[in-house]
Amino acid sequence: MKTIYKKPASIGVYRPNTYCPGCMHSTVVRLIAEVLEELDQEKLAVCFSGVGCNANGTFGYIDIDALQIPHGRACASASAYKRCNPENLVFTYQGDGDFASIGFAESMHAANRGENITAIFVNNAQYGMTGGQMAPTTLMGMKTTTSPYGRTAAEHGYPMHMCELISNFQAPSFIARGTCTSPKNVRDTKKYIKKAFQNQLDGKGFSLVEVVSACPSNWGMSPLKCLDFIDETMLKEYPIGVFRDK
Ligand SMILES: Cc1ncc(C[n+]2csc(CCOP(=O)(O)OP(=O)(O)O)c2C)c(N)n1
Ligand code: SF4
Repeated sequence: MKTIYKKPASIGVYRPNTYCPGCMHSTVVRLIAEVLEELDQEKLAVCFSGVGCNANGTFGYIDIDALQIPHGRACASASAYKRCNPENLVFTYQGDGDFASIGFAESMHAANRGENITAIFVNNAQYGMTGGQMAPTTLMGMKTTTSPYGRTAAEHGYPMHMCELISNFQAPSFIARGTCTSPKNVRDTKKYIKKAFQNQLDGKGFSLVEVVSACPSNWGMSPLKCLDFIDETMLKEYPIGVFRDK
């Protein structure tokens, strides 16, 4: 029988996937592994994981070099590493708590400096690993453990749009937001990751790929309901597409 699709060789070498059923981290991590294989970069890639569920995928689940970085500091650490080791393909893999909250300054300054790294930012609208606290990306009205009556502008401010914010800087070379709610959206997200990595290989500077993602466990929804929630509600706040392609 002819093989038409198989999982990348780097996946699941040391341990199985430990994500909750329907968690989109697992899809994004798989896309990263597929792209690294297609670009023949598995041996040269170095991942700077955030702290959170995100790190469960990139740290030990795919067979590439990876470091787990203190919460929020992945873009700063990756910048320093890349400057010292320009031959490596260097990327961060962070949640919204990591990239947009505690690491906001590091993320913004790495982007503004145009560091030749790639940030993969998984936006599941709350802190996954620690039980679903509010994040800067939590939607208006959304209930979390720290906004039990729903996010309000008066108490918590408005949702933060990282792709749009970083699009204000001159230096970044590629900025895109995708999701994984349908085969087309998965294919587009993979294209964005590949383009971002290729830009880095071409020395074009900072790239950001945000992926609007599901956290069924903390959202209290079935995996299928999560897909509808993203398509019908989250994408209105966080539209998908390419914001910058130099
Ligand atoms: C300095 C510091 N503050 C807080 C924590 C606790 N902590 C661990 S994971 C996490 C939240 C992770 O959420 P997010 O970055 O959105 O990633 P996800 O789990 O959704 O992938 C927090 C607050 C920590 N480890 N270090
Ligand atoms: S808690 Fe949420 S983000 Fe963490 S593994 Fe489960 S579904 Fe994924």
